[in-house]
Amino acid sequence: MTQALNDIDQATADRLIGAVAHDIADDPFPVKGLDHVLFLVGNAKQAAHYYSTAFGMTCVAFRGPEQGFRDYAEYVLTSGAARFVFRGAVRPDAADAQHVARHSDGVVDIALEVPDVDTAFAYAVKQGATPHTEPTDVSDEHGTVRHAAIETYGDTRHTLIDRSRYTGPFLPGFVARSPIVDRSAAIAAGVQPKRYFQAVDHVVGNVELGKMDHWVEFYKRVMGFTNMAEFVGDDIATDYSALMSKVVASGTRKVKFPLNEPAVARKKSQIDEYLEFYDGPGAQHIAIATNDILASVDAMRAAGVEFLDTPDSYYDDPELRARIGTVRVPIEELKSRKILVDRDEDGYLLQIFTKPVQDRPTVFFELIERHGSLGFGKGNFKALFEAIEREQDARGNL
Ligand code: TYF
Ligand code: FE
Repeated sequence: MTQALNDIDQATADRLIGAVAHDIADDPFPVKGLDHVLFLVGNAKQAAHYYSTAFGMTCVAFRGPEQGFRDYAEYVLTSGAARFVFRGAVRPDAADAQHVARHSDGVVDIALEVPDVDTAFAYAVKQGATPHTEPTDVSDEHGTVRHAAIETYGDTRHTLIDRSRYTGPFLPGFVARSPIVDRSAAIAAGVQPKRYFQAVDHVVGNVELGKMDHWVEFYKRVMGFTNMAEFVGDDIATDYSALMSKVVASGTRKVKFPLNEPAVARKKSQIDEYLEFYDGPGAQHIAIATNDILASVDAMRAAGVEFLDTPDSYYDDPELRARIGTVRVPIEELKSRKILVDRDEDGYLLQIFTKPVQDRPTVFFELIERHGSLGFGKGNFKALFEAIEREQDARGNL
């Protein structure tokens, strides 16, 4: 991911997302990391503006009709090692126009950087993955990128990219472009952090009832991923969350994919709500890793990003206080910002969730600051899912 590092080093990004040492020599599907997340949106120009102003991202590349790319406009934004691409259809007959009509704004591609596209693609297909794009070279004056793609849940896919022979701003055909907003004065004045996040920690998929284990097995078989310990089982499912969840991860743990399916409960599952409004399985939330969640939340709130509410009783609970112990700031600092905290045997984490970022109750973001913990905030599931249920109720979805 050297291209996207944008002057933070790989070791910093790895620490922030809890990566571990791993010998790729005997890995059947070696993965260098998450290359980018591609969003299909109704208006890429405005999405690029929102992620610049509200998420502090920097636009680094563009491709559109001016570059001879007739059907779409695509904006590439980075924040440290994290890279998002926003694609909007320029012409009414562009293929992707249908995707947006059905799903609204959403994630179409979770692209992985791999050392060898042909080997990875051949292995995945042999293991039962559905091919989407055969291995192909694309070139421009900056070099050559080799890529291929396989399908995953819903209309989502995984592009596999080898960019080791490429020095351009993103992919062949894209041109460098200057940031959409100039934040330099606000950064110099200390009003805004230089970056609101440094890397993508995990990307969560929502799949249909009874399909979670199918997709867990898919990632194990097709990509050689392994289960991480944390999961949500029947015990918590029916009481609060109305979902079941398991996590699969690449050998280094740099790429982590929790997978949720709905569970039957008193109220309509938040996962069923997603599946109804997205009209099928898809990416539910993207967790972005920050080294200062307080500053990031303050800056994002100031820019109008809405976060889920956490009641004061969460912070005043003596059991939580005892379990959490001492974290890097007084708990009042977390309470005033509604930031959640969880601790396990490896350390602790701070996290907060945005409300859905489009009109439909589908895709949202999580900010996460890890201090040793490799978990996903299991201790917060009750408080989190109660907050999500309050939002569902407010939408009249009982
Ligand atoms: O990624 C995770 O597992 C946590 C918890 O609908 C979570 O962020 C799980 C399901 C969900 C929201 C958050
Ligand atoms: Fe998460």
